[in-house]
Amino acid sequence: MTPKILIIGACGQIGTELTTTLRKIYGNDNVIASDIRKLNNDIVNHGIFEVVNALDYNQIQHLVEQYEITDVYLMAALLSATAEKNPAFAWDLNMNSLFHVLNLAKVGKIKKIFWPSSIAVFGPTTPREHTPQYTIMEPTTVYGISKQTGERWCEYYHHQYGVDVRSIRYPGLISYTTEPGGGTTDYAVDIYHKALEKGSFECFLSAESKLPMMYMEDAIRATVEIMQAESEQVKIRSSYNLSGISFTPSEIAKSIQNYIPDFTISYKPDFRQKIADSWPASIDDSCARQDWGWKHKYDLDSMTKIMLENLKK
Ligand code: AKB
Repeated sequence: MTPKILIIGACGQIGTELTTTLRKIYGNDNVIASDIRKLNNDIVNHGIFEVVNALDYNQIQHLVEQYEITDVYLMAALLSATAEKNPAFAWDLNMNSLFHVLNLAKVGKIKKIFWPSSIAVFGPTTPREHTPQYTIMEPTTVYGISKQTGERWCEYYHHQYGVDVRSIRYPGLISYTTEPGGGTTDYAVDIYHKALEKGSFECFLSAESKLPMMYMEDAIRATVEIMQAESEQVKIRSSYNLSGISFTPSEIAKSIQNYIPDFTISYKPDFRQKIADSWPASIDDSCARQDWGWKHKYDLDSMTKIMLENLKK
C-alpha cells in the first residue's frame, strides 16, 4: 500500500531533500509538505504544501485527517547552536512537536513516524572514537538533552502503546541544495561556499576538531531505508547510530585544496567549539548495518568533488 506522507519542517536542510526524494518515490499526490511559513521554493511550488505550526496539535491533526495521512516525518527542530541561544523555546519545539505526533499515533490516527535524533545525544563522558550504540550518554547541550529525552519517549511509546516510530542519530549533514540552519557542524557546508566565493574560510572550530559527518544523499537514503524496512527489522526504537565520514576542519580544507590549490583556512573557535568537544569523533553503526542493511556510500573526496562541481553551477 502506498503511504500518504506528511512532512513537518519540509523547507529545512533535511526536509527539502527528503520531500523531493519522497515525492519521486511515492508521487506528488502522496506527499504533503508543510512548514511554519510558505517560502517561494520548489517544495512549495511543485507539490502539495500546507502551512503548519509543529506546536499546534489541532493543526497537525486536521492535516492528518484531511489528507488521510499514514506516515509522518517530523523534521522541525532547533539545532545545537541555535538551541543554546534559546533553551526554553528549543525544549518546547523539540519535545512538544514530538509528543503531538506520538500521541496521534497512539490514538491510531497515523501508522508510522520518522523522528530524527542526533550525535548530540552523546556527551563528554561518552567514548569518543567508534562510539557504540549503547554507551554513556550525558549530553551537555539543550539540543542533545532534548534529543536524548525524545529517544526515551519514542521507545516508551513503542513498548507501551505499539507506536511504530523509527529514528536515526544523524551526524553533521552536508548538501549543496540547502543551507544548514544553526548547527555546530554547519561549517562543513559553509566552507565549500566560501572556497568558491572567496578562496578562503574562517572556521569557528579548531583545526583538529574531528566530528562525524555524512553527505546528504546517504542520509536521505538511510531515512527512506529505515522507513521501508519491515517492522521486525527495526529492533531499536530509541534511535540508531549512523556513520558516514569523520573528518577535521583541516582535513576537509586539504580535500578542497585538491581542487582549489590556493584555498586557505584560518581558525577562530567560538562557543560552538565547546559543543563540538562534547561530541563523538566517530560512530559505530554496526546495529543499523545488521538490522536493516545500512551502508554509507560517500567518502570525503567524493563528497568534495560533488559539492564543488554543483555549487559552481
Ligand atoms: C548540529 O550540528 O546541531 C546538527 C547535528 C549534529 O545534529 N547538525
